[in-house]
Amino acid sequence: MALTFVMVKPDGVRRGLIGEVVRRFEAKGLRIRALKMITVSPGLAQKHYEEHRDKPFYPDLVRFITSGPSVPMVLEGRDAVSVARTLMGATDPVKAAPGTIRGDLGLELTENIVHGSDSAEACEREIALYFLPEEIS
Ligand code: IDP
Ligand code: MG
Repeated sequence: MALTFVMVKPDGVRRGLIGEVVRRFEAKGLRIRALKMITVSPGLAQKHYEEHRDKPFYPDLVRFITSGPSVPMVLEGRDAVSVARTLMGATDPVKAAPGTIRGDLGLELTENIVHGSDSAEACEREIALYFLPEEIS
């Protein structure tokens, strides 16, 4: 069984959507292996979004992701990385299909409710950034 890393971003937490987002992943059949609430520090944000360091939206992204509590989690299931990305929908909620988390619940590009790893390598790296091995059951 594959793992993936998903996080409810600060806008999702502020809007009271933790349960709604977790419900969708659980309803699909993904199993929660770890879950907690943390406020992402600037240092962690830089590591998490290092691939976007040179993008014009990077400062806004770091400011946003550190702006309040987030809910990172580790999910397990068949093809978990791509299944979670499909449930999330396209990066821009305006383009995300109805039925997806971003398509149903979001409107803004930066504040798009949820993060999900885009590959097995990214998943491994992101799980290690957010969780200690003993936090995963
Ligand atoms: P993803 O979250 O769907 O994997 P990425 O391209 O990895 O999308 O971008 C990371 C995050 O950066 C997005 O989820 C979104 O919050 C933000 N972002 C991406 N592109 C833009 C943009 O053009 N303007 C503002 N924010 C953006
Ligand atoms: Mg990404």
